[in-house]
Amino acid sequence: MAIREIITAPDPRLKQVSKPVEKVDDELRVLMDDMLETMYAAPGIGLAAIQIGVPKRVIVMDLAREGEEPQPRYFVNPEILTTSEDMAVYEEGCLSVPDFYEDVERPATCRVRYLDYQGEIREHDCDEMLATCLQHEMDHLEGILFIDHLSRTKREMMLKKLAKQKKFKEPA
Ligand code: GNR
Ligand code: NI
Repeated sequence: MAIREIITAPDPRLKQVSKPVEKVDDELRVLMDDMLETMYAAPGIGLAAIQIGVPKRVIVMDLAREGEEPQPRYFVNPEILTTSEDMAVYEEGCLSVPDFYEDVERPATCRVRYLDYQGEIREHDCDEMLATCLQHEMDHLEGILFIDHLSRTKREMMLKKLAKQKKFKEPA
């Protein structure tokens, strides 16, 4: 397994729409293993493949709390089948938008269909943090960041600060 570099905004690669996976094979499982290791090291609770520069429809997640048994989850080609009308607000963060946290409102529950680590088709009802995190990750597959759900003023302010931080970290 390997830890890969996480891309941060404003990077045009994060705006790509990721492509469906054709086959869940050993090569894809290497990618999923690397994503999980990268996510744990960050640390984060979810990661979409595009965040390490791979435009494939793959998500990994682990919502276990500190001290609990790890609960790695893998979603390949996930599709949201239904969402609830009732909404929930969570304070979100993103490994690709470091150091910013804001409330985002999303459907409180959703049903997802996906392929698992073995390539088996599955369906799952998601609520609470799982529903929020899954929708956050699904957005990444469409090139959308949580800051795209905020006001334009707030988003532009954050992007400006992120660009400035980048210049400081990676002088040309
Ligand atoms: O680690 C993460 N925490 C988080 C908190 C609230 C809502 C969504 C998330 S996902 C984020 C990791 C990440 O950027 N995934 O794309
Ligand atoms: Ni994110």
